[in-house]
Amino acid sequence: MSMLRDKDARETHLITRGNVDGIVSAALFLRHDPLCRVSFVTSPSAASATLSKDRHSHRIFVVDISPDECMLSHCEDRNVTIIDHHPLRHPGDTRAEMVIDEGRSAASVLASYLDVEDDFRPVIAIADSVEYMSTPIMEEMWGDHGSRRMLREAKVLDFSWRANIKDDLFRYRAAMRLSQGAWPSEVPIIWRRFLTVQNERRWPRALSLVKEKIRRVGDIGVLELNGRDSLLGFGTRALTHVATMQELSYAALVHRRDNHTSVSLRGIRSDGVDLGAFAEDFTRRHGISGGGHPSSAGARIPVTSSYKMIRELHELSVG
Ligand SMILES: [Mn+2]
Repeated sequence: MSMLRDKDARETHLITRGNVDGIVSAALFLRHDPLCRVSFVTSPSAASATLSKDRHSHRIFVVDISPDECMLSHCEDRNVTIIDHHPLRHPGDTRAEMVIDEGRSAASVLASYLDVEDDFRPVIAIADSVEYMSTPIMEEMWGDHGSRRMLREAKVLDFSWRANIKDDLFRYRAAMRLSQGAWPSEVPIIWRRFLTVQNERRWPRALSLVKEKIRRVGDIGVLELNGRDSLLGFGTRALTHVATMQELSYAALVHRRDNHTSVSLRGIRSDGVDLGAFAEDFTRRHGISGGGHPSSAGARIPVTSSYKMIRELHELSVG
């Protein structure tokens, strides 16, 4: 088969997260444009770095990443669309097109934008369920396919990428297969990684590690890790699960590396402190970089600042 393509066609670039919401977003996108470039990032600052290096794409989509000032400055004079399912901290900013809808996964917002919802109802429902949101598509798919099957498929996809959280090529290949309409369990590379995580009992092991090491600071469940310590790919997910069981309001994973400490914050109550605004404000005062959504945020801070950051969050949370 000969395929003639326009050699000068510049690509579309999708920048999203490496979790289920991001992998499903990539699948929707690859269906819409199989030649698109996909970058998986973990934070607004990583997204900004990726944006700043891309001078050639004719169109860039940033999905599920809360835009901060730095990211918006890189959007200027370029064709950037930001798609998210959390409220904006910089509403009315015209440097990028903003498409925001709350109460469903980012993948679901992207699907309506691209008008591919009908082809992807099962995986959109999976993304909604992993994001802990109950949506009409989810209810419809639970009704059509049964809750057991849907929960199983969500678990297969969510476990699979955790087998090796650094493996973006896996994410891309998985998304490519999902874009062709497969269910997660029907894709051999996804199924194999799910089995690895399942057989090694990583989720229950991660939970017991958290229960052993979790420390309470007021209403915050804090877990400190050093260097190569890990929660077997389940990081904040395992910590948030245990903190929720212990009826805490926040989870803070504090991971000390060589030259900085990385902090992941999750809000459990819906009426708590805006963690994205807090992370942005704290890192503006103490370095290095941070930001995110109201109930899910992250920061890189100097190694000596982690105690201060947790204490400040505690003070804010008690008002
Ligand atoms: Mn999301």
